[in-house]
Amino acid sequence: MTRKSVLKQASIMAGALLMAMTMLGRAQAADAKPELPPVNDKEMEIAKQIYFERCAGCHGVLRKGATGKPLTPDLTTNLGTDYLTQFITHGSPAGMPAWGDSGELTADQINLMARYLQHPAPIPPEFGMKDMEATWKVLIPTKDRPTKKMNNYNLENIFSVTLRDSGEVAVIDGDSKKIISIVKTGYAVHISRLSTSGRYLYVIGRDARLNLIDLWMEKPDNVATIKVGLEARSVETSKYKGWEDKIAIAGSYWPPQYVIMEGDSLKPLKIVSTRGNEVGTNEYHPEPRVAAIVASHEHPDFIINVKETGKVLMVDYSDLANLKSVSIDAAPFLHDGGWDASKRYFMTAANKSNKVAVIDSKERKLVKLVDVGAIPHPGRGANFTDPKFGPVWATSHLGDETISLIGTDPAGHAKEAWNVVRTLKGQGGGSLFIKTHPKSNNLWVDTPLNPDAKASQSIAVYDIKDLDKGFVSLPIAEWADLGPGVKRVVQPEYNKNGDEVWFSVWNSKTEKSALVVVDDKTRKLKTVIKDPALITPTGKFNVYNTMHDVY
Ligand code: DHE
Repeated sequence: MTRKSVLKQASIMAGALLMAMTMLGRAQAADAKPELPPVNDKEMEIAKQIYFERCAGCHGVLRKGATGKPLTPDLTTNLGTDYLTQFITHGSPAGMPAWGDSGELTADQINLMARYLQHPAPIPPEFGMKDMEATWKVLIPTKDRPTKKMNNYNLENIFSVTLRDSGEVAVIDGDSKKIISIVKTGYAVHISRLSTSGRYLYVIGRDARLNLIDLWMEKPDNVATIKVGLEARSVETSKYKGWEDKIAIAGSYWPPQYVIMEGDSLKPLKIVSTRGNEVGTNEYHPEPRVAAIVASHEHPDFIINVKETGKVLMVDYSDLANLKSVSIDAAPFLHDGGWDASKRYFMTAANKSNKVAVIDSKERKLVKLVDVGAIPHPGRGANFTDPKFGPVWATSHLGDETISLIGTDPAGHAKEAWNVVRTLKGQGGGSLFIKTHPKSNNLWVDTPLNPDAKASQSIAVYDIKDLDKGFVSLPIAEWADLGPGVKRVVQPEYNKNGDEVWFSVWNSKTEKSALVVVDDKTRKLKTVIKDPALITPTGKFNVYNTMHDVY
């Protein structure tokens, strides 16, 4: 069920990808064995579109499997059209969505997909330097940009809010709660990150379109853009002393690679493939996608999660001509993660292995693989001091209701360090994000992918000073008072001062969505931000907290 919801939100690939794949797909369709169920050229195009919209995020472009099962022809031809039709129609308790029962795919579309999946997966083209350069546009050259801040906004309390299905971000003034601007970005836009100074906002779309927004402009807007591949999820900027605002990196799902760019222009400098061998088996994987990337505070390094191979790369960006990269064996499938409070240890979820990998960014090595609950999904996680066990970093889980608290203070709490010191019981599985703030005593845990609307539309909050008390559930979606739609409450994010928490009430594209702001001390509703422009808000990124890795 959890996977169902993830799939429902699975990325829509760019038209460019589909067009580029057409030739190859046709050739492969023509080469297909005669006994395969027929799929004509027109159907092939439709099926490819549906696959990339609904399936690729979980099953992978080459259908090798990741969050979802492998769907390669050696497996699917044995299952056959009837079985696949039933499976796609009704889903499975293991998480496959019921695409037919839910009405999201018609019977004809399902039958087509059941046939299409028995044919070899079309291999999308590579996307190299020439392709990137062809899409790279500096809209306002650095020399023509403001030399000082040209607006009166309190920049550090601005929020960049993902408007997922409109391919935009809303830049919102956290003080007045007014929308400053709606900026056009990539398709099914995913995350925002900030430059170290807080001036530049980087936004990556699922179509691998990266936008650079200058917050110093009177009205913040795009100043540069580039397409870094055909499908992507992550972007980060250099944070090491002396390198602030200088370098940016974006990771792609397809092609599996990362690109290092100039921070203020997005000029692509170096592309590195992540294809390689899986940890443990040492088998070659042709599609190891780039998941989370963080910037080291200890060295001029980017720390890169390579999902399918289960390896964490530490790439030194200070000398691109003699690139030094340390490859750390962690576990599959690496997804998201964040820093411990000291910002030395990167805590990252290996979601197929139900582990959190602890990476020492100073020593550039693995500290430990810690066993946690089922399918950890921390976002960037939450750092706080457990009254009994000292400093901890916490993750919630997609696959179960638990919250794992891992000790992070080897100097002061050696016994607790890198062990799960406490497991909290949450309001259910289907959690994606967990959050607190150094000034707060609250720990917030969302459950947007829980099948029960009561859980997916509310938030669980714990008192950090008394964790044994359990959680209180707040009806955030009800507070938003939006009317119809399958609403989900997703991703708590603090304001700069740490006295407000913002939640997205994420409704379908055609229904009303909102942002709900809660007073952190009283846990009472402060305000609801509603605006027709707020289409499918999901992630929210407060400038100060994002630039300083506060979470
Ligand atoms: Fe995300 C972070 C990948 C679906 C909202 N998401 C991430 C990161 C990755 C990722 C690799 C870490 C980026 C980093 O830190 O550099 N997400 C994926 C997927 O592959 C997946 C499962 C399926 C897909 O096809 O995209 C997926 N993600 C979703 C959603 O459906 C969510 C809930 C809504 C949306 O906007 O699409 C969603 N993902 C987010 C958010 C973050 C994120 C809000 C950043 C959290 C943070 O606090 O940093």
